[in-house]
Amino acid sequence: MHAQTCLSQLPEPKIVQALSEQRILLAFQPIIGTGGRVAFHEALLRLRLPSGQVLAPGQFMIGLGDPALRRALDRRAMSLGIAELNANPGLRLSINVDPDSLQDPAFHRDLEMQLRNAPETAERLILELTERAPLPPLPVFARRLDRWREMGISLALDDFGAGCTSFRHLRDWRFDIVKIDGSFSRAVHKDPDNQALMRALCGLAQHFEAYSVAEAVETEAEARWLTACGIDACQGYHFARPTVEPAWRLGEPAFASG
Ligand code: G
Ligand code: MN
Repeated sequence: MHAQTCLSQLPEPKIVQALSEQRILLAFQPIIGTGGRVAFHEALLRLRLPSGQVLAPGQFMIGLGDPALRRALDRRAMSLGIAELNANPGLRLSINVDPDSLQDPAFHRDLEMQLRNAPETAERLILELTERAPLPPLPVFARRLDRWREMGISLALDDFGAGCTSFRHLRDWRFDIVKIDGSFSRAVHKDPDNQALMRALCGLAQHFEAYSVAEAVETEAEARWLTACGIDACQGYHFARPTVEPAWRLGEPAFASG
């Protein structure tokens, strides 16, 4: 984290160039159910420099001022994710959607267009909406939400408990998946404060019948405590780091780890 924030941001023309030269790509990280099986993968944005070095969003997205460029990156991530789903019928994939993209007509147009003749792909697509920024008011967004459900798309609430948390979101948006912010996983096996918060957040997800995921699980001790707490799945370095070379591209059966 520290190393990322120390790096200077990439100038915007270099990002535009990366988009036009197809050097925007996805990394993939599995979400592992408590039985050990892969529940789904999260797609994470990456930028490859002409030198071959691969940058994470912290190295090119933070401080990126141009909203049109942010939106273009979001749309590219979505298109790449849908292409990956089309190419791999066993894959379930979540894609991060910036709250700003929810207001972007081009995002919705692209999503509709790319899924128009692929209803089976839509059923394996999960859209992650972060609570780090305010979600749009539900009355404004309700029709879109109904449309997504009609198409078979699942919805995940990302970073739950951090940022602009509103318990109303859980009740009103009917998320299929709730991803509990990684800060609550930290040393949860020995931190009584995180234990109380994790129990409460996990309990809320269960009450609303959402599939609960603990983010940023880095040790076996944390994973064990979370499983005993009743979490449905974990994501984090303890299980796997994000990779731009996922096993399914190498012809390995990557969708169930036993
Ligand atoms: O906000 P969101 O949940 O989409 O963030 C996912 C980010 O968390 C990615 O950038 C990913 O690389 C990072 N991440 C994944 N696993 C871990 C982990 O175990 N620890 C930490 N600190 N970050 C992680
Ligand atoms: Mn996410």
